[in-house]
Amino acid sequence: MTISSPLGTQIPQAAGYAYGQKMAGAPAVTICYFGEGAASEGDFHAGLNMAAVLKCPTIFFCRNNGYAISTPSQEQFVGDGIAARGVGYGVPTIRVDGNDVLAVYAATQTARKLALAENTPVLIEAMTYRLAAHSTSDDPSGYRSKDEEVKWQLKDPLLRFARYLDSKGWFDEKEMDAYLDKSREDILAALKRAEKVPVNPLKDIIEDVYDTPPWHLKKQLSELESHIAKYPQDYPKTAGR
Ligand SMILES: Cc1ncc(C[n+]2csc(CCOP(=O)(O)OP(=O)(O)O)c2C)c(N)n1
Repeated sequence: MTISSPLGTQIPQAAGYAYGQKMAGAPAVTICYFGEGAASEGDFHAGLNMAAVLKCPTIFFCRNNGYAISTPSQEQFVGDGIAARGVGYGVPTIRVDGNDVLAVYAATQTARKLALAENTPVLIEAMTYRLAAHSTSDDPSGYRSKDEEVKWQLKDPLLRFARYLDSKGWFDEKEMDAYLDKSREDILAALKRAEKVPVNPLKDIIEDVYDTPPWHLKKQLSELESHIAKYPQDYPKTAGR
């Protein structure tokens, strides 16, 4: 599906996608992910209710990490998290420890089986914590304490899983370090490659929505083209500018 910046748009889209697949007879389940902040959008309620009424095999996976940028969940809602809303819409709901990798895997598998067997949506609420900043322009020190962060650092899902593997004798620190180094190199190389990708043609801005682009969009495009001809530095040539 397309990725878009407005919160929550993927939720009704997922319900609709699953409905389409069900009508086509495909033995498929659609999953969509969102935060507890996105669950405050009207799209969450429309999507869940539509999926429940139309019996769409959709997994709605909510990652409740306690914050919507700087807004803590206590200031977002008074009810018992997001899970209670699933129950309200008649949607089978699982609340899971989101920092337990194996529990999340098991919950998702169970949800998938149920969605497929009964043509039903399932809501999963994974309880977790956003350890890092929301984005590079966010500074969590302005709205939460270091103590709070430290408490959650101990429950970091990766560390926890590493400790679990270690307890089984399956963890090799050297192998892990080598893997992390290699991953870092691969990501940097991928980033460099991606930065060289040419940007899409300008006309893509107005195409792909209407069969024939309407006059006002054509006019805006031609204004934009004149602007770029005058100020070429305003328009990047590659994804990396
Ligand atoms: C409709 C809409 N309103 C506001 C924003 C600005 N915004 C971007 S991310 C965000 C917080 C989202 O919180 P959550 O869904 O919990 O995601 P997380 O913080 O875990 O990334 C907000 C308010 C937006 N992108 N779209």
